[in-house]
Amino acid sequence: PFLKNVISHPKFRSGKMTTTFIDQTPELFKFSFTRDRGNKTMKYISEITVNGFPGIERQEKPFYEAPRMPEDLTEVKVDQTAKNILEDQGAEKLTQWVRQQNEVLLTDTTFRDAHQSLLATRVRTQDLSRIARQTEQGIPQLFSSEMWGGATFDVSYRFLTEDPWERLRILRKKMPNTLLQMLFRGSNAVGYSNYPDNVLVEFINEAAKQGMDVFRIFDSLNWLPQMKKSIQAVRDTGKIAEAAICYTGDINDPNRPKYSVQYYKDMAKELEQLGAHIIAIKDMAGLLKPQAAYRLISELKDTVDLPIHLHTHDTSGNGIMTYSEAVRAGVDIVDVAVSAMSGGTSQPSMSSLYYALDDSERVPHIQVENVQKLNHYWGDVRQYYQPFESGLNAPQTEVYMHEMPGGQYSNLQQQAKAVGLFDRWDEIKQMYHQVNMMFGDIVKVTPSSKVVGDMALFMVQNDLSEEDIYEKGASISFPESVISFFQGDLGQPVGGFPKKLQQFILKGREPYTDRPGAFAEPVDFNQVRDELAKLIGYTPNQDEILSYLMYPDVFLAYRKAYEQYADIKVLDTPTFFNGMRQGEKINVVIEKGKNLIIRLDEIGEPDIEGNRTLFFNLNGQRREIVVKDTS
Ligand code: 3PY
Ligand code: ZN
Repeated sequence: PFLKNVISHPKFRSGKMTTTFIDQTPELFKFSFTRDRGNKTMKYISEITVNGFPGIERQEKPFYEAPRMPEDLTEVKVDQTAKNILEDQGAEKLTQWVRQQNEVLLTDTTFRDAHQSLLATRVRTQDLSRIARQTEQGIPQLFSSEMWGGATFDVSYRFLTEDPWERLRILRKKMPNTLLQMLFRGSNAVGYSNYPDNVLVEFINEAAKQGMDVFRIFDSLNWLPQMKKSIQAVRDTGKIAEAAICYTGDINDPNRPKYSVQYYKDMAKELEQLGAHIIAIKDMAGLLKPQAAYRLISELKDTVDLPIHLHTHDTSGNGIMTYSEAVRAGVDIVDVAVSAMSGGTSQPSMSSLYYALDDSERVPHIQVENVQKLNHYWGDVRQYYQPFESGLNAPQTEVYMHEMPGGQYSNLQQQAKAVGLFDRWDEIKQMYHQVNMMFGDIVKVTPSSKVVGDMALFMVQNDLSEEDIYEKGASISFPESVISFFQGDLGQPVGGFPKKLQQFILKGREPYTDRPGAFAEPVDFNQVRDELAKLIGYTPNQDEILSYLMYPDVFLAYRKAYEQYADIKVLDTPTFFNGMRQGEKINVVIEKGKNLIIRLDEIGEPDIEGNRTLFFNLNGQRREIVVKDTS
């Protein structure tokens, strides 16, 4: 192809070629880009076609209809969106505006928590990006779109071979007039352990710079010292610091006095003093019952002068009723999802809430017919992700007993399966509750929920009862995450640790009582930049440095996969998860105007070493790719 490029070049043909012609004519090398890119893409497709996608059962690629795009959305005119107000008038004015609205405002979680809770966080940037513009056009009245943070950050790298920062940039571009919102785990940022303060601040600055507007900050034990830095850092960027109170227990249950209305009111007051712009009630397991919602929201509205934003999960099936009571009590914003991505362990449905409030004066100002059109798209796209469904397709009221967060349920189920305990799942749920009580009734949300889950699995696996733990505790080696929790690595739980259990677990070691981040050395970003540059072969951007600091192995594995397969986020989702059928032809748009037309002609039989040759046609040229069949 190089020679062909030279011979056909006008300069060469006109005889005006000099000795520097090759050096000065970069287009002569163009062939190698497309060809290299094509080879890498076909390599990925071949791997998946032959060996299947890691972690899901190998299946014949299903036939899907193209997702229905909402072509004829009702045009909606709004004077100004929440995003416009933030941009033009700043954070304080925006919160005032929120409080002045009579209708309840909505945050759409379809792009983050909904798929984190229903589909193991696996929804790809391409499927979000394709509907982003229409979402903004169809429902511009949204308070915000939650589309980043929580588990999406590491899952993007780990399982989707995608850069989460790029997702942020893409959605920012497609939704210029919508507030983008993320879930931020306080001192754990978007990870599972504590990071030095300067990493948290730098992460917030970078996210704000790339377009994040609303940071929902929580601590997995509701421990304020772990939230303080992040709240301040967000304020310093001029964006919205939404401080979350994790809701657990039941304020109306006299047997659970630890998490009383007073407890939540005190915390809200303290968060207000720390500079929060909005108070979120983060009901991560969906435990807030309707009457309790009315009581809690009413009392919080009387306690603080900030907007109240309520987040719940519909696991019990009572989500809409809870919202309806919260709306009656004056809640300012609630979290909902497009209905095909709602219900169960996800958020309640946006259109259901609309109709529930249809004849009330606080009905959200949205074009419900547009929401229904967006819903067709999501109904179709959800099918792509069928292998990641939890199978939980009916209300589960036992959540009031085990209190497992919506996002943890299917995860822990998978963990149980992996250690051969799937048939004892009912016991594990019961044990989860028991462990929570043994630990002193703690707030359970990432990462503290993982500690409770690990301990529950450990006890069921080793047939240990609560009595066994107290009797033989000194000789038991506990799971790593449990030791770390009792050491104080995640911070201090409400009311402190149960002392006796802590002694068994730490076996004489002294726990911390201070904030772990206070001891962490600040990171030297220049030094990390140099270290990473050596590992990846180019000078990394600040966002790459931050990813590497939080997830060193995951980030390097992602880079390696990227080198091997190039940018595979451009593949359509069925091909990404299932590869290609023999005889199938796909069109991969690698950038505007640059397409790879790939046809898979034949999958060869394995040779003596188990290698298979796949015969492709790439943009009209015959190509062969060899992969080892490990299936
Ligand atoms: C997360 O931290 O990922 C959560 O969604 C917690 O609810
Ligand atoms: Zn949630």
